[in-house]
Amino acid sequence: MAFTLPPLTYGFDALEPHIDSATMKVHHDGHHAAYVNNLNKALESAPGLQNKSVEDLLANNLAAVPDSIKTAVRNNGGGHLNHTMFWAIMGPNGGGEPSGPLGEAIHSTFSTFATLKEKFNAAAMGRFGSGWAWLVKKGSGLEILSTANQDSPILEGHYPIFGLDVWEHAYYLKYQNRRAEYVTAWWNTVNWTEVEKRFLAGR
Ligand code: MN3
Repeated sequence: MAFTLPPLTYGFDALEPHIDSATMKVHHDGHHAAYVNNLNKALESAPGLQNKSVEDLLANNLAAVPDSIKTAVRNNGGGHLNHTMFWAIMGPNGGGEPSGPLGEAIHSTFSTFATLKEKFNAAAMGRFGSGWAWLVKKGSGLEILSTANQDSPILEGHYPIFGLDVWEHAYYLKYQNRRAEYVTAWWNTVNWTEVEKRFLAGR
């Protein structure tokens, strides 16, 4: 069965003023749709893989994927998986701080939520060119990392709890070259209920 573009569960304008409606529309209907279409195209030559999950395709550095389509699946499968997460972990009335088990894990690893934000923002700002900043589950702990392009932490066996898209397509219409303003504003969109679900699922 072909992969499909998951609909946004909120309006394109729901994240205003932090992320603008025009960016959300082209990002979801344009960029994400293209990753889905190109992933499906790549898998036409490998019908045996069409029923696997994206996570299974990316696992162990694409061990199950033939060399001829490894790059296409890495980029477009990663793009599909990363954006599916991205839409889900944002929402209207977002922001604040996580509590519960995730809040405790953050305090245990980073001492304070402010320290987590500071280190995460540094990863987002330090990623040269296109990529993502992540909070991942690594072994029994939490770790911040960044990846290039559409590389998913799943490639290396790290479960992404949440991630921030720092490709220019994610912010250029509203913020132009001011990535730092976008990164700061983005925290106001985070849906911690959804992030907490991912944290518990990934344990
Ligand atoms: Mn993107």
